[in-house]
Amino acid sequence: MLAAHGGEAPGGDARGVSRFPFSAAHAQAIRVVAGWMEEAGLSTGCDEFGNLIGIRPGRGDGPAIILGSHMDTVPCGGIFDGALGVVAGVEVAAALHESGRRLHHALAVVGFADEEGHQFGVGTLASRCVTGGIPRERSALLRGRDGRTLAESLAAFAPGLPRCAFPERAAAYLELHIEQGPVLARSGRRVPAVSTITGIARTAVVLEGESNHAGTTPMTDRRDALVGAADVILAVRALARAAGAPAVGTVGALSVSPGASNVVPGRVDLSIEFRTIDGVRLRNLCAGMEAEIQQVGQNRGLSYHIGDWDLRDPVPMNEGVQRAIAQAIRDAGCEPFAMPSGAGHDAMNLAPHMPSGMVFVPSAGGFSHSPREWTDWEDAALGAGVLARTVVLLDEAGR
Ligand code: HGY
Ligand code: MN
Ligand code: MN
Repeated sequence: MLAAHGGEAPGGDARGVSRFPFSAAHAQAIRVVAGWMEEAGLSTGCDEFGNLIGIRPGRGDGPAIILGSHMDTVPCGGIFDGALGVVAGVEVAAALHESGRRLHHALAVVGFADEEGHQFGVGTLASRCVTGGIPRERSALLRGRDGRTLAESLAAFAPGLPRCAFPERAAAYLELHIEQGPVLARSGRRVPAVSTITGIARTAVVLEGESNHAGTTPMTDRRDALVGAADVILAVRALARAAGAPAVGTVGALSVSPGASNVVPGRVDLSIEFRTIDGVRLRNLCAGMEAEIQQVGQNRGLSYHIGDWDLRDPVPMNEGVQRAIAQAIRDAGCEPFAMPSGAGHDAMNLAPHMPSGMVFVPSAGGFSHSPREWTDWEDAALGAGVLARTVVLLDEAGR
């Protein structure tokens, strides 16, 4: 299983998978999946951004139907996030290969190199690069946690596959993915289409006060950056709750300096992220947050810097593809329905360029980005079956 090629869990739960982009674990995972792809009748290679691509020509020389998801994980992540969509794509190709069925369209299966954004701080980086969502001159200079630029990481990355190109002409993009939350699992239903992928707004904030002696500085004389950060964290929570579900707000990363128990914190760096499926509400959350931070600065005597918001609008999935998925769900004997995605996915970047859709399967207990991530194999298989059926329906419709 792909999880065996997961890299070291950095000090976290040893059960977690930590497969970072352009790491040895990523290279090994590419070699393993490329082997499965070749057995499934796909010719394989890697594009210039480290995306693994397997392609099977169709009967015509028309555009490709692309199946995919991502190969990377968060630190100590689960075994299904990303991997399920890649492996299911290979399984669809294998089923077609074994049945001798040649589609009208070419079939491509893609394992995107970097979706989590953990290394370079940009979510869905590899699919943004390949779809032109980030100018090459900007992406090449992104610097990763290991200090190397993306260009340096790519130059050093050698999984041992020939260079190939991402399909230029695509009829559709489909991605099978776990829901990563509790909503589907709680609904008791199993295999919906995704209606819309949430919008995401992220920024980095610096709060600066004055570091001072923790024993001799009276409480009335302090400009404690961490106390201000506490106000900001609670404001993120309050704004998201006031916006109402499915809006969410998170401070996921925070660093304190100088970071000693006997020093009043002088500086705090923290991340802020809001998500909701309404683009206007997302922008209101950002504006509200800026006002809150300004108020905290005044109340606590802190200076502050708010980075530019990396704002991605919600992305609706293609109606026609959703209809094909609904028919495939019906053919699988299930009640078709659609639901929004609270997680971001590579499909966000493909959707502006080709009709795109996603199929969800439940995350048991709603866990994801965690070693507790789990999807029952029956649900995973049902999702792969719906994916395969959707491919056939789209292939027939698009002849
Ligand atoms: O952050 C996300 O939504 C995705 O899982 N990378
Ligand atoms: Mn994912
Ligand atoms: Mn993820």
